[in-house]
Amino acid sequence: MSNMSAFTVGDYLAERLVQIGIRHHFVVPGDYNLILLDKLSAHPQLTEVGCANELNCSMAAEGYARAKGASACVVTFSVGALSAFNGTGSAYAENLPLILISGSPNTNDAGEFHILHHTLGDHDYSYQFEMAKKITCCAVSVKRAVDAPRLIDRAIRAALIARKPAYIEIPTNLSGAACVRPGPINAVTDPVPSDEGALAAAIDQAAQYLDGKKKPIILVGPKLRRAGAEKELLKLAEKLGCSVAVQPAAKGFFPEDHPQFVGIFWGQVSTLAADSIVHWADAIICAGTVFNDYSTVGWTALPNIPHMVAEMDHVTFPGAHFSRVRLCDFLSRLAEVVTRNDSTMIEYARLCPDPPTERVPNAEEELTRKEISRRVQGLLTPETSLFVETGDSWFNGIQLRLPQGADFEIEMQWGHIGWSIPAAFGYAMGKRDRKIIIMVGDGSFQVTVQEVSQMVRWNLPIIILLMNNKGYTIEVEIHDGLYNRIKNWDYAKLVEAFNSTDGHALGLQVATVGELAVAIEKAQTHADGPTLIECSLHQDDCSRELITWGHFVAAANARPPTHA
Ligand code: DPX
Ligand code: MG
Repeated sequence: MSNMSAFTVGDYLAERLVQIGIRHHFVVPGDYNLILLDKLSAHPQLTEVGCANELNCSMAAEGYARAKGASACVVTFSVGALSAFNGTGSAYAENLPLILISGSPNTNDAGEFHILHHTLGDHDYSYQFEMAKKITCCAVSVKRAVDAPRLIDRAIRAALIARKPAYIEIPTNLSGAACVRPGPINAVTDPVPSDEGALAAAIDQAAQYLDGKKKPIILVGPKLRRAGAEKELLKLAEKLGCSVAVQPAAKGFFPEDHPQFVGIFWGQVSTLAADSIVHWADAIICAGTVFNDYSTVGWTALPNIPHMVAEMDHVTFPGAHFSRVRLCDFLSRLAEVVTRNDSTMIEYARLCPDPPTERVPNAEEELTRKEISRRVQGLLTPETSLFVETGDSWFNGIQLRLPQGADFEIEMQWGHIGWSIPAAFGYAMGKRDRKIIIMVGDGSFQVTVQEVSQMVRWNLPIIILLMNNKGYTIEVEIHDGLYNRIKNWDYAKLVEAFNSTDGHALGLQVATVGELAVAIEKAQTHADGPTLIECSLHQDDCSRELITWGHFVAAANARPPTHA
Protein backbone atom coordinates (compact mmCIF):
# COMPACT_ATOMS: atom_id res chain seq x y z
CA MET A 1 0.00 0.00 0.00
CA SER A 2 1.40 3.42 -0.85
CA ASN A 3 1.84 6.00 1.88
CA MET A 4 -0.89 8.16 0.41
CA SER A 5 -3.67 5.56 0.67
CA ALA A 6 -2.86 4.52 4.26
CA PHE A 7 -4.38 6.10 7.37
CA THR A 8 -2.58 9.42 7.49
CA VAL A 9 -1.52 12.21 9.84
CA GLY A 10 -4.42 14.26 8.49
CA ASP A 11 -6.86 11.41 9.19
CA TYR A 12 -5.50 11.11 12.72
CA LEU A 13 -6.12 14.79 13.37
CA ALA A 14 -9.61 14.59 11.84
CA GLU A 15 -10.51 11.63 14.04
CA ARG A 16 -9.33 13.38 17.19
CA LEU A 17 -11.28 16.56 16.35
CA VAL A 18 -14.45 14.54 15.87
CA GLN A 19 -13.85 12.61 19.07
CA ILE A 20 -13.79 15.83 21.10
CA GLY A 21 -17.14 16.90 19.66
CA ILE A 22 -16.10 19.11 16.76
CA ARG A 23 -18.34 18.77 13.69
CA HIS A 24 -17.21 21.80 11.67
CA HIS A 25 -13.72 23.10 10.99
CA PHE A 26 -13.20 26.70 9.88
CA VAL A 27 -10.70 27.14 7.06
CA VAL A 28 -8.98 29.37 4.56
CA PRO A 29 -7.00 27.34 2.03
CA GLY A 30 -3.40 27.91 0.95
CA ASP A 31 -0.89 25.62 -0.68
CA TYR A 32 0.74 24.63 2.62
CA ASN A 33 -2.55 23.19 3.98
CA LEU A 34 -4.39 21.82 0.92
CA ILE A 35 -3.58 18.13 1.50
CA LEU A 36 -4.52 18.55 5.13
CA LEU A 37 -7.86 20.10 4.14
CA ASP A 38 -8.52 17.12 1.84
CA LYS A 39 -7.92 14.74 4.73
CA LEU A 40 -10.07 16.67 7.19
CA SER A 41 -13.03 17.03 4.84
CA ALA A 42 -12.79 13.32 3.95
CA HIS A 43 -13.92 12.51 7.50
CA PRO A 44 -17.65 11.75 7.28
CA GLN A 45 -18.45 13.65 10.48
CA LEU A 46 -16.52 16.84 9.70
CA THR A 47 -17.94 19.65 7.60
CA GLU A 48 -15.55 22.20 6.17
CA VAL A 49 -16.60 25.83 6.60
CA GLY A 50 -14.75 28.33 4.45
CA CYS A 51 -14.21 31.90 5.67
CA ALA A 52 -13.33 35.07 3.77
CA ASN A 53 -10.09 35.74 5.66
CA GLU A 54 -8.07 34.28 8.50
CA LEU A 55 -8.94 36.94 11.07
CA ASN A 56 -12.61 36.11 10.60
CA CYS A 57 -11.83 32.41 10.42
CA SER A 58 -10.20 32.48 13.84
CA MET A 59 -13.04 34.57 15.28
CA ALA A 60 -15.61 32.17 13.78
CA ALA A 61 -13.78 29.31 15.48
CA GLU A 62 -13.78 31.33 18.72
CA GLY A 63 -17.58 31.61 18.45
CA TYR A 64 -17.93 27.91 17.61
CA ALA A 65 -15.97 27.03 20.76
CA ARG A 66 -18.51 29.04 22.76
CA ALA A 67 -21.29 26.90 21.27
CA LYS A 68 -19.62 23.48 21.23
CA GLY A 69 -16.87 23.61 23.86
CA ALA A 70 -13.97 23.34 21.37
CA SER A 71 -13.17 24.35 17.80
CA ALA A 72 -10.66 24.06 14.97
CA CYS A 73 -9.28 26.78 12.70
CA VAL A 74 -7.11 25.62 9.78
CA VAL A 75 -4.91 28.11 7.92
CA THR A 76 -1.85 28.34 5.74
CA PHE A 77 1.64 29.39 6.78
CA SER A 78 2.42 32.98 7.89
CA VAL A 79 0.09 34.96 5.62
CA GLY A 80 -2.77 32.99 7.10
CA ALA A 81 -1.58 32.09 10.57
CA LEU A 82 -0.40 35.56 11.56
CA SER A 83 -3.92 36.89 10.93
CA ALA A 84 -5.46 33.93 12.77
CA PHE A 85 -3.33 34.73 15.82
CA ASN A 86 -5.81 37.49 16.65
CA GLY A 87 -8.79 35.18 17.17
CA THR A 88 -6.43 32.79 18.93
CA GLY A 89 -5.54 35.59 21.34
CA SER A 90 -9.25 36.11 21.86
CA ALA A 91 -9.70 32.41 22.67
CA TYR A 92 -6.84 32.67 25.18
CA ALA A 93 -8.27 35.76 26.85
CA GLU A 94 -11.80 34.35 26.84
CA ASN A 95 -10.78 30.84 27.99
CA LEU A 96 -11.87 28.84 24.96
CA PRO A 97 -10.13 25.72 23.59
CA LEU A 98 -9.61 26.72 19.97
CA ILE A 99 -7.20 24.41 18.10
CA LEU A 100 -5.25 26.51 15.60
CA ILE A 101 -3.82 24.28 12.88
CA SER A 102 -1.38 25.62 10.34
CA GLY A 103 0.15 24.01 7.29
CA SER A 104 3.88 24.70 6.99
CA PRO A 105 6.74 24.29 4.50
CA ASN A 106 7.96 20.94 3.19
CA THR A 107 10.27 19.36 5.78
CA ASN A 108 13.23 19.36 3.36
CA ASP A 109 13.29 23.10 2.74
CA ALA A 110 14.80 24.36 5.98
CA GLY A 111 17.80 22.03 5.69
CA GLU A 112 18.30 22.93 2.05
CA PHE A 113 18.33 26.64 2.87
CA HIS A 114 15.59 27.43 0.41
CA ILE A 115 13.80 30.75 0.34
CA LEU A 116 10.05 30.11 0.34
CA HIS A 117 6.92 32.06 -0.56
CA HIS A 118 4.61 33.33 2.23
CA THR A 119 7.60 33.56 4.58
CA LEU A 120 9.83 36.36 5.84
CA GLY A 121 12.33 35.40 3.17
CA ASP A 122 14.95 34.15 5.65
CA HIS A 123 16.00 30.55 6.18
CA ASP A 124 14.46 30.24 9.62
CA TYR A 125 10.94 28.78 9.51
CA SER A 126 10.53 28.40 13.25
CA TYR A 127 9.27 31.93 13.91
CA GLN A 128 5.58 31.12 13.54
CA PHE A 129 5.85 28.26 16.04
CA GLU A 130 7.77 30.52 18.45
CA MET A 131 5.10 33.21 18.16
CA ALA A 132 2.29 30.70 18.64
CA LYS A 133 3.82 29.60 21.96
CA LYS A 134 3.04 33.02 23.42
CA ILE A 135 -0.68 32.92 22.69
CA THR A 136 -1.53 29.26 23.32
CA CYS A 137 -1.24 26.93 26.29
CA CYS A 138 0.57 24.37 24.15
CA ALA A 139 2.23 24.66 20.73
CA VAL A 140 3.54 21.67 18.81
CA SER A 141 5.38 21.49 15.50
CA VAL A 142 5.30 18.10 13.79
CA LYS A 143 8.62 17.32 12.11
CA ARG A 144 8.13 13.57 11.47
CA ALA A 145 4.90 11.66 10.88
CA VAL A 146 5.83 9.25 13.64
CA ASP A 147 5.61 12.06 16.21
CA ALA A 148 2.21 13.34 15.05
CA PRO A 149 -0.10 11.22 17.27
CA ARG A 150 1.79 12.10 20.45
CA LEU A 151 2.04 15.81 19.61
CA ILE A 152 -1.56 16.15 18.39
CA ASP A 153 -2.88 14.42 21.51
CA ARG A 154 -0.68 16.56 23.76
CA ALA A 155 -1.90 19.81 22.21
CA ILE A 156 -5.58 18.88 22.25
CA ARG A 157 -5.44 17.59 25.82
CA ALA A 158 -3.68 20.73 27.03
CA ALA A 159 -6.33 22.92 25.40
CA LEU A 160 -9.23 21.00 26.91
CA ILE A 161 -7.75 20.95 30.40
CA ALA A 162 -6.67 24.60 30.45
CA ARG A 163 -9.65 25.90 28.42
CA LYS A 164 -7.12 27.77 26.29
CA PRO A 165 -6.13 27.57 22.62
CA ALA A 166 -3.44 25.19 21.34
CA TYR A 167 -1.36 25.28 18.15
CA ILE A 168 -0.51 22.40 15.81
CA GLU A 169 1.86 22.92 12.86
CA ILE A 170 1.93 20.25 10.16
CA PRO A 171 4.30 20.43 7.16
CA THR A 172 2.69 20.17 3.75
CA ASN A 173 4.43 16.88 2.98
CA LEU A 174 3.37 15.18 6.22
CA SER A 175 -0.43 15.62 6.18
CA GLY A 176 -0.77 12.72 3.77
CA ALA A 177 1.99 10.60 5.33
CA ALA A 178 1.10 7.24 6.88
CA CYS A 179 0.20 7.31 10.55
CA VAL A 180 -0.95 4.88 13.22
CA ARG A 181 -4.57 4.91 14.38
CA PRO A 182 -5.63 6.74 17.55
CA GLY A 183 -6.18 4.96 20.87
CA PRO A 184 -9.15 5.63 23.21
CA ILE A 185 -10.09 9.32 23.41
CA ASN A 186 -10.41 9.25 27.21
CA ALA A 187 -6.65 9.57 27.44
CA VAL A 188 -7.06 13.00 25.82
CA THR A 189 -10.32 14.17 27.35
CA ASP A 190 -10.37 12.88 30.93
CA PRO A 191 -10.27 15.88 33.29
CA VAL A 192 -7.63 16.31 35.99
CA PRO A 193 -9.56 15.55 39.20
CA SER A 194 -9.30 17.74 42.28
CA ASP A 195 -6.69 16.71 44.81
CA GLU A 196 -8.82 15.32 47.65
CA GLY A 197 -6.56 16.69 50.40
CA ALA A 198 -6.41 20.15 48.86
CA LEU A 199 -10.16 20.18 48.30
CA ALA A 200 -10.90 19.19 51.91
CA ALA A 201 -8.47 21.81 53.22
CA ALA A 202 -9.99 24.48 50.98
CA ILE A 203 -13.48 23.68 52.25
CA ASP A 204 -12.23 23.96 55.87
CA GLN A 205 -10.64 27.28 55.03
CA ALA A 206 -13.86 28.50 53.40
CA ALA A 207 -15.82 27.59 56.54
CA GLN A 208 -13.30 29.56 58.60
CA TYR A 209 -13.54 32.51 56.21
CA LEU A 210 -17.33 32.59 56.46
CA ASP A 211 -17.37 31.97 60.22
CA GLY A 212 -18.64 35.08 62.03
CA LYS A 213 -19.44 36.89 58.78
CA LYS A 214 -22.92 38.35 58.84
CA LYS A 215 -23.41 39.54 55.28
CA PRO A 216 -22.05 37.07 52.70
CA ILE A 217 -22.60 37.59 48.99
CA ILE A 218 -21.62 35.68 45.86
CA LEU A 219 -19.98 37.37 42.87
CA VAL A 220 -19.99 35.39 39.62
CA GLY A 221 -17.28 35.90 36.98
CA PRO A 222 -16.68 34.92 33.36
CA LYS A 223 -14.62 31.79 34.13
CA LEU A 224 -17.59 30.08 35.81
CA ARG A 225 -19.09 28.84 32.54
CA ARG A 226 -15.68 27.94 31.10
CA ALA A 227 -15.15 25.72 34.14
CA GLY A 228 -18.55 24.09 33.60
CA ALA A 229 -19.64 25.08 37.10
CA GLU A 230 -22.94 26.94 36.60
CA LYS A 231 -25.13 24.24 38.16
CA GLU A 232 -22.85 23.93 41.19
CA LEU A 233 -22.92 27.69 41.70
CA LEU A 234 -26.71 27.67 41.59
CA LYS A 235 -26.73 24.89 44.20
CA LEU A 236 -24.41 26.85 46.51
CA ALA A 237 -26.39 30.06 46.05
CA GLU A 238 -29.70 28.41 46.89
CA LYS A 239 -28.22 26.68 49.94
CA LEU A 240 -26.72 29.91 51.23
CA GLY A 241 -29.73 32.02 50.27
CA CYS A 242 -27.60 35.14 49.77
CA SER A 243 -27.57 37.77 47.02
CA VAL A 244 -25.80 36.84 43.78
CA ALA A 245 -24.20 39.61 41.73
CA VAL A 246 -22.66 38.94 38.33
CA GLN A 247 -19.73 40.54 36.50
CA PRO A 248 -20.53 42.02 33.08
CA ALA A 249 -18.66 39.32 31.12
CA ALA A 250 -20.59 36.67 33.06
CA LYS A 251 -24.05 38.02 32.31
CA GLY A 252 -26.49 35.12 32.13
CA PHE A 253 -24.24 32.65 33.99
CA PHE A 254 -26.64 32.97 36.94
CA PRO A 255 -30.30 33.09 35.86
CA GLU A 256 -31.52 36.68 35.76
CA ASP A 257 -35.07 35.65 36.64
CA HIS A 258 -33.85 33.99 39.84
CA PRO A 259 -35.04 35.78 43.03
CA GLN A 260 -31.43 35.93 44.32
CA PHE A 261 -30.10 37.74 41.23
CA VAL A 262 -29.22 41.30 42.25
CA GLY A 263 -27.72 42.68 39.05
CA ILE A 264 -24.49 43.20 37.16
CA PHE A 265 -21.70 44.47 39.38
CA TRP A 266 -19.30 46.94 37.83
CA GLY A 267 -19.02 49.89 40.14
CA GLN A 268 -20.86 53.02 39.15
CA VAL A 269 -22.37 51.46 36.03
CA SER A 270 -23.86 48.47 37.88
CA THR A 271 -27.43 47.42 37.15
CA LEU A 272 -30.18 47.03 39.78
CA ALA A 273 -28.00 48.51 42.55
CA ALA A 274 -25.65 45.51 42.54
CA ASP A 275 -22.82 47.84 43.63
CA SER A 276 -24.68 48.93 46.79
CA ILE A 277 -25.25 45.39 48.00
CA VAL A 278 -21.70 44.26 47.11
CA HIS A 279 -20.32 47.20 49.10
CA TRP A 280 -22.67 46.39 52.02
CA ALA A 281 -21.47 42.77 52.23
CA ASP A 282 -18.78 41.65 54.69
CA ALA A 283 -17.76 38.47 52.83
CA ILE A 284 -17.51 37.89 49.08
CA ILE A 285 -17.40 34.45 47.52
CA CYS A 286 -15.93 35.12 44.08
CA ALA A 287 -16.48 32.34 41.54
CA GLY A 288 -14.47 32.59 38.32
CA THR A 289 -14.15 36.38 38.60
CA VAL A 290 -11.87 38.60 36.53
CA PHE A 291 -11.01 42.01 37.93
CA ASN A 292 -9.53 44.00 35.07
CA ASP A 293 -9.53 47.72 34.31
CA TYR A 294 -12.83 47.45 32.44
CA SER A 295 -14.78 45.29 34.89
CA THR A 296 -13.58 47.49 37.78
CA VAL A 297 -14.38 50.70 35.85
CA GLY A 298 -10.81 51.98 35.76
CA TRP A 299 -9.94 50.41 39.16
CA THR A 300 -12.70 52.33 40.95
CA ALA A 301 -14.76 49.23 41.78
CA LEU A 302 -12.41 46.64 43.23
CA PRO A 303 -14.14 44.99 46.20
CA ASN A 304 -12.46 46.56 49.22
CA ILE A 305 -12.96 43.77 51.74
CA PRO A 306 -10.89 40.56 51.84
CA HIS A 307 -12.60 38.10 49.53
CA MET A 308 -12.09 34.50 48.55
CA VAL A 309 -11.61 33.66 44.92
CA ALA A 310 -12.44 30.25 43.50
CA GLU A 311 -10.77 29.89 40.10
CA MET A 312 -11.07 27.15 37.48
CA ASP A 313 -8.46 24.96 39.19
CA HIS A 314 -7.48 26.64 42.47
CA VAL A 315 -8.88 28.67 45.39
CA THR A 316 -7.27 31.64 47.09
CA PHE A 317 -8.28 33.10 50.48
CA PRO A 318 -6.87 36.00 52.41
CA GLY A 319 -3.72 34.23 53.65
CA ALA A 320 -4.10 30.77 52.06
CA HIS A 321 -3.95 29.13 48.63
CA PHE A 322 -5.03 25.69 47.41
CA SER A 323 -3.98 24.31 44.02
CA ARG A 324 -5.71 21.53 42.10
CA VAL A 325 -9.16 22.31 43.43
CA ARG A 326 -11.65 22.29 40.56
CA LEU A 327 -14.27 25.01 40.68
CA CYS A 328 -17.23 22.64 40.31
CA ASP A 329 -15.95 20.35 43.09
CA PHE A 330 -15.28 23.29 45.39
CA LEU A 331 -18.69 24.90 44.88
CA SER A 332 -20.69 21.71 45.25
CA ARG A 333 -18.74 20.62 48.36
CA LEU A 334 -19.11 24.08 49.86
CA ALA A 335 -22.87 23.91 49.26
CA GLU A 336 -22.98 20.87 51.54
CA VAL A 337 -21.41 22.63 54.52
CA VAL A 338 -22.64 26.24 54.48
CA THR A 339 -25.46 27.43 56.70
CA ARG A 340 -28.20 29.61 55.31
CA ASN A 341 -27.68 33.36 55.60
CA ASP A 342 -29.99 35.56 53.57
CA SER A 343 -29.12 38.91 55.20
CA THR A 344 -27.96 40.36 51.87
CA MET A 345 -31.32 39.43 50.33
CA ILE A 346 -33.21 41.14 53.14
CA GLU A 347 -31.13 44.30 52.73
CA TYR A 348 -31.36 44.12 48.94
CA ALA A 349 -35.17 44.10 49.16
CA ARG A 350 -34.87 47.43 51.00
CA LEU A 351 -32.53 49.14 48.58
CA CYS A 352 -33.32 47.64 45.16
CA PRO A 353 -34.65 50.16 42.67
CA ASP A 354 -38.25 49.98 41.47
CA PRO A 355 -38.66 48.81 37.87
CA PRO A 356 -38.31 51.81 35.54
CA THR A 357 -41.46 53.12 33.96
CA GLU A 358 -41.32 52.56 30.26
CA ARG A 359 -42.21 55.25 27.75
CA VAL A 360 -43.63 53.98 24.51
CA PRO A 361 -42.79 56.56 21.84
CA ASN A 362 -44.90 57.47 18.82
CA ALA A 363 -44.17 55.83 15.48
CA GLU A 364 -43.03 59.05 13.81
CA GLU A 365 -40.50 59.95 16.50
CA GLU A 366 -36.81 59.87 15.65
CA LEU A 367 -35.16 56.57 16.52
CA THR A 368 -33.15 56.47 19.73
CA ARG A 369 -30.79 54.05 21.42
CA LYS A 370 -33.36 53.58 24.21
CA GLU A 371 -36.03 52.57 21.74
CA ILE A 372 -33.71 50.02 20.09
CA SER A 373 -33.04 48.48 23.50
CA ARG A 374 -36.76 48.38 24.25
CA ARG A 375 -37.35 46.55 20.98
CA VAL A 376 -34.49 44.08 21.50
CA GLN A 377 -35.88 43.36 24.96
CA GLY A 378 -39.15 42.39 23.28
CA LEU A 379 -37.29 39.99 20.97
CA LEU A 380 -35.58 38.00 23.73
CA THR A 381 -36.92 34.48 24.30
CA PRO A 382 -35.45 31.36 25.93
CA GLU A 383 -34.12 30.40 22.47
CA THR A 384 -32.24 33.69 21.91
CA SER A 385 -28.46 34.00 21.86
CA LEU A 386 -27.57 37.69 22.02
CA PHE A 387 -24.12 38.81 20.86
CA VAL A 388 -23.04 42.26 22.01
CA GLU A 389 -20.07 43.94 20.38
CA THR A 390 -17.42 46.15 21.93
CA GLY A 391 -18.80 49.68 21.91
CA ASP A 392 -22.00 51.12 23.34
CA SER A 393 -23.61 47.77 22.41
CA TRP A 394 -21.91 46.33 25.51
CA PHE A 395 -23.72 48.77 27.77
CA ASN A 396 -27.03 48.52 25.95
CA GLY A 397 -26.91 44.72 25.99
CA ILE A 398 -25.93 44.47 29.63
CA GLN A 399 -28.99 46.53 30.65
CA LEU A 400 -31.38 43.99 29.10
CA ARG A 401 -33.23 41.40 31.19
CA LEU A 402 -32.47 37.88 30.02
CA PRO A 403 -35.32 35.38 30.18
CA GLN A 404 -34.49 31.89 31.44
CA GLY A 405 -32.53 30.02 28.78
CA ALA A 406 -31.45 33.08 26.79
CA ASP A 407 -27.72 33.14 26.14
CA PHE A 408 -25.54 36.25 26.24
CA GLU A 409 -22.17 36.36 24.49
CA ILE A 410 -19.60 39.10 24.99
CA GLU A 411 -15.83 39.28 24.34
CA MET A 412 -14.92 41.67 27.10
CA GLN A 413 -11.38 40.58 27.97
CA TRP A 414 -9.99 40.70 24.40
CA GLY A 415 -12.38 43.40 23.18
CA HIS A 416 -11.67 43.18 19.45
CA ILE A 417 -14.09 45.34 17.49
CA GLY A 418 -15.75 43.26 14.77
CA TRP A 419 -15.65 40.02 16.79
CA SER A 420 -19.43 39.64 16.94
CA ILE A 421 -19.95 39.08 13.20
CA PRO A 422 -17.66 36.06 12.63
CA ALA A 423 -18.14 34.77 16.19
CA ALA A 424 -21.93 34.74 15.86
CA PHE A 425 -21.54 33.03 12.49
CA GLY A 426 -19.30 30.34 14.01
CA TYR A 427 -21.64 29.94 16.98
CA ALA A 428 -24.62 29.57 14.63
CA MET A 429 -22.85 26.72 12.83
CA GLY A 430 -22.50 24.95 16.17
CA LYS A 431 -26.02 25.67 17.45
CA ARG A 432 -28.40 25.83 14.52
CA ASP A 433 -31.51 25.94 16.72
CA ARG A 434 -30.70 29.26 18.44
CA LYS A 435 -32.26 32.57 17.44
CA ILE A 436 -29.22 34.78 17.10
CA ILE A 437 -29.31 38.56 17.48
CA ILE A 438 -26.23 40.76 17.17
CA MET A 439 -25.98 44.31 18.53
CA VAL A 440 -23.02 45.94 16.80
CA GLY A 441 -21.71 49.43 16.06
CA ASP A 442 -20.82 50.84 12.65
CA GLY A 443 -17.08 50.95 13.34
CA SER A 444 -16.98 47.34 14.48
CA PHE A 445 -19.05 46.16 11.54
CA GLN A 446 -16.55 47.66 9.11
CA VAL A 447 -13.78 45.41 10.49
CA THR A 448 -15.27 41.97 9.75
CA VAL A 449 -18.24 42.60 7.46
CA GLN A 450 -17.13 39.91 4.96
CA GLU A 451 -18.39 37.15 7.22
CA VAL A 452 -21.98 38.27 6.65
CA SER A 453 -21.46 36.54 3.31
CA GLN A 454 -21.04 33.20 5.11
CA MET A 455 -24.35 33.81 6.91
CA VAL A 456 -25.81 34.28 3.43
CA ARG A 457 -24.06 31.18 2.08
CA TRP A 458 -25.39 28.99 4.92
CA ASN A 459 -28.87 30.61 4.96
CA LEU A 460 -28.57 31.62 8.60
CA PRO A 461 -31.45 33.85 9.81
CA ILE A 462 -29.25 35.96 12.09
CA ILE A 463 -30.61 39.40 12.97
CA ILE A 464 -27.97 42.15 12.99
CA LEU A 465 -28.92 45.43 14.65
CA LEU A 466 -26.35 47.90 13.43
CA MET A 467 -26.16 51.03 15.59
CA ASN A 468 -25.03 53.65 13.13
CA ASN A 469 -23.85 56.58 15.26
CA LYS A 470 -21.29 57.45 12.57
CA GLY A 471 -18.15 56.95 14.56
CA TYR A 472 -16.20 55.28 17.34
CA THR A 473 -18.40 56.61 20.14
CA ILE A 474 -16.85 54.62 22.97
CA GLU A 475 -13.51 56.18 22.04
CA VAL A 476 -15.18 59.60 21.89
CA GLU A 477 -16.14 59.13 25.55
CA ILE A 478 -12.65 57.99 26.53
CA HIS A 479 -10.65 60.51 24.50
CA ASP A 480 -11.94 62.38 21.47
CA GLY A 481 -10.21 63.38 18.27
CA LEU A 482 -10.80 63.42 14.53
CA TYR A 483 -9.67 59.79 14.40
CA ASN A 484 -13.01 58.81 15.96
CA ARG A 485 -14.94 59.88 12.84
CA ILE A 486 -15.35 57.20 10.20
CA LYS A 487 -16.60 57.02 6.63
CA ASN A 488 -20.30 56.30 6.52
CA TRP A 489 -21.44 53.34 4.40
CA ASP A 490 -24.77 52.24 3.00
CA TYR A 491 -24.78 49.16 5.22
CA ALA A 492 -28.18 47.86 4.14
CA LYS A 493 -27.18 47.90 0.48
CA LEU A 494 -23.81 46.39 1.30
CA VAL A 495 -25.20 43.21 2.87
CA GLU A 496 -27.49 42.73 -0.12
CA ALA A 497 -24.42 42.86 -2.37
CA PHE A 498 -23.37 39.58 -0.77
CA ASN A 499 -26.46 37.93 -2.27
CA SER A 500 -25.15 37.95 -5.84
CA THR A 501 -27.49 35.57 -7.70
CA ASP A 502 -28.25 33.03 -5.00
CA GLY A 503 -28.33 34.70 -1.57
CA HIS A 504 -31.12 35.96 0.68
CA ALA A 505 -29.68 38.68 2.89
CA LEU A 506 -32.11 41.45 3.70
CA GLY A 507 -30.82 44.96 4.37
CA LEU A 508 -33.11 47.57 5.93
CA GLN A 509 -32.52 51.18 6.94
CA VAL A 510 -34.51 52.76 9.74
CA ALA A 511 -34.56 56.25 11.21
CA THR A 512 -37.87 56.38 13.12
CA VAL A 513 -39.61 54.37 15.82
CA GLY A 514 -42.23 53.12 13.39
CA GLU A 515 -39.68 52.06 10.79
CA LEU A 516 -37.81 49.99 13.36
CA ALA A 517 -41.01 48.21 14.37
CA VAL A 518 -41.75 47.29 10.76
CA ALA A 519 -38.14 46.19 10.13
CA ILE A 520 -38.14 43.93 13.18
CA GLU A 521 -41.33 42.29 12.01
CA LYS A 522 -39.77 41.66 8.60
CA ALA A 523 -36.60 40.29 10.20
CA GLN A 524 -38.58 37.82 12.29
CA THR A 525 -40.25 36.30 9.26
CA HIS A 526 -37.13 36.33 7.09
CA ALA A 527 -36.00 32.74 7.53
CA ASP A 528 -33.53 31.91 4.77
CA GLY A 529 -30.79 34.45 5.35
CA PRO A 530 -29.54 37.21 7.64
CA THR A 531 -31.35 40.52 8.16
CA LEU A 532 -29.36 43.66 8.84
CA ILE A 533 -31.27 46.59 10.30
CA GLU A 534 -29.22 49.75 10.03
CA CYS A 535 -30.43 52.00 12.84
CA SER A 536 -29.63 55.63 12.29
CA LEU A 537 -28.68 57.31 15.58
CA HIS A 538 -27.58 60.76 16.61
CA GLN A 539 -23.82 60.83 17.19
CA ASP A 540 -24.25 61.77 20.85
CA ASP A 541 -27.01 59.28 21.59
CA CYS A 542 -25.12 56.95 23.90
CA SER A 543 -25.79 55.36 27.26
CA ARG A 544 -25.27 57.03 30.62
CA GLU A 545 -23.17 54.00 31.57
CA LEU A 546 -20.79 54.46 28.64
CA ILE A 547 -20.14 58.09 29.53
CA THR A 548 -19.52 57.29 33.21
CA TRP A 549 -17.38 54.23 32.48
CA GLY A 550 -15.44 56.07 29.77
CA HIS A 551 -14.66 58.86 32.22
CA PHE A 552 -13.09 56.52 34.77
CA VAL A 553 -11.28 54.34 32.22
CA ALA A 554 -9.80 57.50 30.70
CA ALA A 555 -8.60 58.57 34.15
CA ALA A 556 -6.97 55.14 34.68
CA ASN A 557 -5.28 55.36 31.26
CA ALA A 558 -3.97 58.83 32.07
CA ARG A 559 -2.23 57.97 35.38
CA PRO A 560 1.26 59.46 35.25
CA PRO A 561 4.23 57.06 35.57
CA THR A 562 4.92 56.23 39.23
CA HIS A 563 8.60 55.51 38.48
CA ALA A 564 10.72 58.15 36.81
C1 DPX B 1 -12.60 51.08 19.14
C2 DPX B 1 -13.97 51.13 19.44
O1 DPX B 1 -19.00 52.16 15.99
O2 DPX B 1 -19.23 51.32 18.37
O3 DPX B 1 -20.77 52.27 20.00
O4 DPX B 1 -19.79 53.76 18.27
O5 DPX B 1 -18.40 52.89 20.12
P1 DPX B 1 -19.55 52.63 19.22
P2 DPX B 1 -18.44 51.23 16.99
O6 DPX B 1 -18.43 49.82 16.63
O7 DPX B 1 -16.98 51.71 17.31
C3 DPX B 1 -16.10 50.96 18.11
C4 DPX B 1 -15.01 51.87 18.66
C5 DPX B 1 -12.07 51.77 17.92
N1 DPX B 1 -11.71 50.44 19.98
O8 DPX B 1 -15.63 52.85 19.45
S1 DPX B 1 -14.56 50.33 20.84
C6 DPX B 1 -10.29 50.23 19.78
C7 DPX B 1 -10.03 48.98 18.99
C8 DPX B 1 -10.53 47.72 19.38
N2 DPX B 1 -10.31 46.63 18.60
C9 DPX B 1 -9.56 46.73 17.50
N3 DPX B 1 -9.05 47.91 17.11
C10 DPX B 1 -9.26 49.03 17.84
N4 DPX B 1 -11.27 47.59 20.48
C11 DPX B 1 -9.34 45.52 16.67
MG1 MG C 1 -20.23 53.77 16.20
